Amino acid sequence: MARSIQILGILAIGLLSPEPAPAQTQSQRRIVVFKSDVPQPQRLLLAQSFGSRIVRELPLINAIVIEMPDTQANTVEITLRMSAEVARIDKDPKINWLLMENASSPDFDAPSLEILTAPSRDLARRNAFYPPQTPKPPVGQETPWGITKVQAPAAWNVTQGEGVKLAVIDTGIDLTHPDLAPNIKGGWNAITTEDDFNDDHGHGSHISGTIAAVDNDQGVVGVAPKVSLYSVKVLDKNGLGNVDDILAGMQWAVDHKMEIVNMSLGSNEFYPDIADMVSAMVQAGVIFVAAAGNSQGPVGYPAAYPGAIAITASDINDNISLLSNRGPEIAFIAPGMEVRSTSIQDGYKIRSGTSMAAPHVSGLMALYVAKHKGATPAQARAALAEASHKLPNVPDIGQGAGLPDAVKLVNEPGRRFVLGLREGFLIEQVPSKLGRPPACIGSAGAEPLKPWPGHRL
Ligand SMILES: [Ca+2]
Repeated sequence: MARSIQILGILAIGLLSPEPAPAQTQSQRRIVVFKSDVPQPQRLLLAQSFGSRIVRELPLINAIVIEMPDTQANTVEITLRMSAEVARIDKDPKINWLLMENASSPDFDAPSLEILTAPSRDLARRNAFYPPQTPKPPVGQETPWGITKVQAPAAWNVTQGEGVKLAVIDTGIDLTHPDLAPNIKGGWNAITTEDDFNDDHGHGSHISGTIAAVDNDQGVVGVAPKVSLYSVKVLDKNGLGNVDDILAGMQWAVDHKMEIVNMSLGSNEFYPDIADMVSAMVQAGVIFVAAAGNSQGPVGYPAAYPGAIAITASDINDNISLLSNRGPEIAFIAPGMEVRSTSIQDGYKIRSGTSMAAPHVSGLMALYVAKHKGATPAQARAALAEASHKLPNVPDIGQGAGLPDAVKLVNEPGRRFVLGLREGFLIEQVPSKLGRPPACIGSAGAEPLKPWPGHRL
């Protein structure tokens, strides 16, 4: 009993005494969540009481973000909390959302294609990326291993993601990158709304390239090289962002009718407002793909929130990254180790982690949605699961439905995929054999397929 009283005493003191203000902070933000039946004018009136400034509205979660001087923050919070119209008031910390990425999976400067083909320079380092027994990357455009692994190029005769609106919520995008710019259809800076959404970190540009790098004669190519790409900058050059920046970016995606959202960022902290926003976004029909994180622990947030499609990272040998977070929330595994993609200043970089795996899945979702307009998130996820296969060396909590295959995903009933010519015959795959080695041959046109020796149709 004595101990209970002591604890109660501490709690009471905690409620009454002002919190230590963060050093060098002049103002604080709070996320005020209203009860859903409170009309907007009343919300605005309450939010502005006591001299608070309204930063932004987040109608999808019935919230308004307010800012006030340090000295008033606790008084305002306590007063608003007593209001019958207010459901909750949450802190709005500024944190590093790429910590799970940066702490455990350092990225490397990828040599340019020219350096890769030069015999003398940095040979040891080059061999670390491209072992000597593997062919040198071609001069011109390289198809990164992950793009090939998910069979994206084999699906491009059906779709390249045309007409699908996909948003990357991250550090922005290199607006002038020749391998990205043609696909950038819009975006927004949630941190400083009057500024552009140029990437001053590199992470967002890398994610964007895996999804949508242009199929041309340079650099790399993405999973869905004709998707309409939108970039929402919610993290600064150090990977920092307020919770309300993240929330605003997600609200923007819904307001602007994004069909797919990729979030390769996260934290181990549970934020109820982000959980609610994920739920609202998925309810609005957005397919939401998120990286599981790389802290060798349970699945991070937002990937672990209900409605998110959580992704782990595999390497070129179909093993899971040792650092990948795992858990029952995992939906798919996708290539994430030593992934070459676009970076800032028109460059290219190799990065590793679940951040790099999630955009493979987002790109695949774009291929699917291009062929199935209006598909719900649940339908898209089910279709991707149907088109996936389990990796034999990975436990279920590390791969969910497994590694998706683009050819299976865009398959239409009865469609035959032409794989190439062999000994004068067209080699085709029937749908039931997709994803396996060529199983049959046939002549062009309406001739029925004939079995390849040793195989059945
Ligand atoms: Ca390219």
